[in-house]
Amino acid sequence: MEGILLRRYGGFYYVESAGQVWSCRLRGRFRRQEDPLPGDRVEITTLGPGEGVIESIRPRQSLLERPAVANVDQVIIVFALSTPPPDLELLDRLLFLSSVKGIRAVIVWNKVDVARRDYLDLPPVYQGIGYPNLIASARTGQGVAGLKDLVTGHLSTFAGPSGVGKSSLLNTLLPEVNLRTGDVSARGGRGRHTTRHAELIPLPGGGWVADTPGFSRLDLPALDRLAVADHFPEMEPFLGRCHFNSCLHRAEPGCAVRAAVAEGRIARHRYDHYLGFLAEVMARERSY
Ligand SMILES: Nc1nc2c(ncn2[C@@H]2O[C@H](COP(=O)(O)OP(=O)(O)OP(=O)(O)O)[C@@H](O)[C@H]2O)c(=O)[nH]1
Ligand SMILES: [Mg+2]
Ligand SMILES: [Zn+2]
Repeated sequence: MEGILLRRYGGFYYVESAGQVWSCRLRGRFRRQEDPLPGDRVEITTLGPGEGVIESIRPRQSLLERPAVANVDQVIIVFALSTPPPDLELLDRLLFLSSVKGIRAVIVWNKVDVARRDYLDLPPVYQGIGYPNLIASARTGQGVAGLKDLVTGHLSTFAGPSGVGKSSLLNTLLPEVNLRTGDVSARGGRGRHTTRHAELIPLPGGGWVADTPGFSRLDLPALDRLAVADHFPEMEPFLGRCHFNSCLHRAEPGCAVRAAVAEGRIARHRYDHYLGFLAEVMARERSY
């Protein structure tokens, strides 16, 4: 039978197939190979009631390393409009990585019920770039119907720092699921890493959404330095208009991207993150 891996825990793999969940072991020869991830389509044989063995993994359509989920077609990037304060470098990194992987990204701004006034400027900035944005509150339920529409029929994963309310949003969406949530520390305003393992949750209207552990660091993939700007959609209208064909939009004369930054047509913080990602990609090229 074919199924989808929902979660792994303590050497067991929980696979949804034929309308039920099977707790499976891996066929012995697997152990040295790649470990199956939540989201993997797997072939299982059944042993007894609710028990089975994973025989093989189907080729993956996509793979995210952080959070580690396979076959995702949509990343729901969650940040809070209060605490923890939104780390825009991490947000831009997630948007960049999703673009490189060809996976659609949606931004959810949670905790609008306790929003800090200055953070309310952020959603329009990202909306203006063309990223779909949703303003939500797991506490009041605002935006949760929109989130449901967004995830139904897809294999989505949540991504974002600890404490932004990923599990809380899922609990509001699917009250019967009852995921564990944890408060944000009073000092430092950081989350407590309450969710420990990625877990796929089947949706009543079809599709799955993965709750995942929060993270605050993310490596960039290997990439050609000239391709970095291609993953900043707001730079697109200016690419090809620089004086030099091979312009990296740093200090070259006649750079159309830098002119756009100076005119306020590209947000300064996005450009600064572009420069940072470029430097990282170039440092990586040199280390080959
Ligand atoms: N005021 C308010 N608090 C919220 C909201 N959503 C979540 N919280 C609170 O924020 C804290 C963290 O929520 P979690 O759902 O555990 O956050 P998480 O993103 O799953 O965190 P990790 O599992 O550690 O990655 C909890 O105390 C929640 O009650 C919201 O919309 N408004
Ligand atoms: Mg959580
Ligand atoms: Zn340029």
